[in-house]
Amino acid sequence: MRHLSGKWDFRPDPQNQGTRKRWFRGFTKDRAITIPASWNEQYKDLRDYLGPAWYQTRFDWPGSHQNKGIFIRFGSVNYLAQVWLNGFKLGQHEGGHLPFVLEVTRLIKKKGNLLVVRAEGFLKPDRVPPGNVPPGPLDSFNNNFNPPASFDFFPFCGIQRPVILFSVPNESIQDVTVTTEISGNTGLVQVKSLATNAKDSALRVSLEGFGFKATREVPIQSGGCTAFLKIPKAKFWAPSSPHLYQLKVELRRADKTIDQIKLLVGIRTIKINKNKILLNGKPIFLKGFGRHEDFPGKGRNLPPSALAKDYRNMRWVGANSFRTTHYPYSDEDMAMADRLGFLVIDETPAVGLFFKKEGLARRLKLCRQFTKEMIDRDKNHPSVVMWSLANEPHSKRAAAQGFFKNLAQLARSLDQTRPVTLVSYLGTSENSFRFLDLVCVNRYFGWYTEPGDLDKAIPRLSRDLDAIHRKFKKPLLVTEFGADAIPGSHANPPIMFSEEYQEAMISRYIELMNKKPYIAGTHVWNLCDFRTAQATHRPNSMNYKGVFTRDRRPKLAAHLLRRLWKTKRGNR
Ligand code: GCB
Repeated sequence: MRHLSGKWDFRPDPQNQGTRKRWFRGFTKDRAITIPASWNEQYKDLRDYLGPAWYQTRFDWPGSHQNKGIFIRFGSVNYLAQVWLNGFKLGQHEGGHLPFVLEVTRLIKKKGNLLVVRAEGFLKPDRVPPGNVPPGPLDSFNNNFNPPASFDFFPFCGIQRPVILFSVPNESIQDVTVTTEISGNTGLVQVKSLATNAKDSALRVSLEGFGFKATREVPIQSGGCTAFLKIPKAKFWAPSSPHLYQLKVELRRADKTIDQIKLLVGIRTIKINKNKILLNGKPIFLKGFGRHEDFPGKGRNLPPSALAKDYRNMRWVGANSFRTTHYPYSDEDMAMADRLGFLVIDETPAVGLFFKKEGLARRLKLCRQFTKEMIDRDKNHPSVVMWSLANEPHSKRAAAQGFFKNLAQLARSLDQTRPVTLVSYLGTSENSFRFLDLVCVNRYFGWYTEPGDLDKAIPRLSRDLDAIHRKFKKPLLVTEFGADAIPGSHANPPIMFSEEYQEAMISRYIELMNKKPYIAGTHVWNLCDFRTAQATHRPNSMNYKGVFTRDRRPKLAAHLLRRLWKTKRGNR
């Protein structure tokens, strides 16, 4: 395996001439750029530039080609990527925030390879997430952002996650799906595997950890097989004890290992029972945040030190969960959640969907693609406890229900072990909650309505949550609530945009929600302040609803959460 991150050549292409001029065969660089990171925070003149832009890098691949396939993996390119190696087109991928893999076996040379990427992130109504949405009578948006995103985070562009080269044997393990069950104190682990071209071979599956070790060998039939392992007195995975076992899956023939995959496995179950979420058969209350991959100078990328700091901060306040608002996060983030014991609501990039006929079939096709890519990538993470199909769709049109039925069916066909939901601002009129497993709503009474008046806002919140629960009778998560606080802005009595108002609002929300037994979790919006597009309601092009600043320093509200969530009362 080889990382291609670092400095690449870069050239913006505002006249869109690169394809005609065959820049894919190599171009004269305009400047250097760092990968992985968005281009918008690296150069002043690129701040609002959405593409197209060209990247190139040269590399050697001294490794052997014999009986191997060689591939290149992009962790994420936002939004549309076209890729060439040595002048030949490898393929393209639509959608930021999810990985794609391209085969390079026939084209790669031992020395002097030229890899070229063209990326663009135009905002268009038939993309996901949509942008540049014309205002319409039923679909409330646009928020009048510049650039014209129909969502509230900056539409950062470019190669935003690592690029890696790797090889696999021609006969190889293609896919591993691990599911776990619990019976008393015994853990049951099922490992399903697919392998290509593997004749007369077997899969050897070994699980090891906490003094336990077992191996099963099963013959491969018609490309796949399943192995079962029983772990007596198993150590279960949970936020307070994120125990991970080491799993090794080997493709074996004639006493030789041809290919192998290693994974960390958490034995745990996640189920819904009436108003509760059950982890390993016991009710668990989700306390945590919505977040963003957002960091100064990097854009939509968290350097390892910032990612580690986010986890330390979440731990410090006593959080046990987060939602990947509003797109799947990096592989590194998911691995950290497994290791440190965070429960993750994994969300697709479908934010701000609308259901006018025009472009709808294309948006559905993309949502299906992203749902599948997300589940394929994240299905083996014990931290991932549910799938969120969308954030704040404008679902009043009837077409929305068919759309989400279709996506829910897809998610359930790919994974029968996790609940499926979506996150709504509508509440009682989000009819898709009838067929989803739990109800997730975002609430901003006291901010966008009843501004500055918590005495009016809190009773309204109370009535609203009760009505939603009466209608759907499912566990309810309040997946967003919060207020902007400009760091260092203080007021007594509290007023909007002061740290005191943010603290008061969060405190009164939590106090109320703790009294409602049907609430299964509360996520504050947001862990950190984050960049968004310019708008009259976004001073400094920032959303200041973080309880930590963009450079990860605590505001008053972070101290409040620490007091609430670390005590018994807050720990329900
Ligand atoms: C929401 C959105 C989130 C916004 C937030 C806000 O409901 O889901 O993306 O950033 O409100 O601060 O307005």
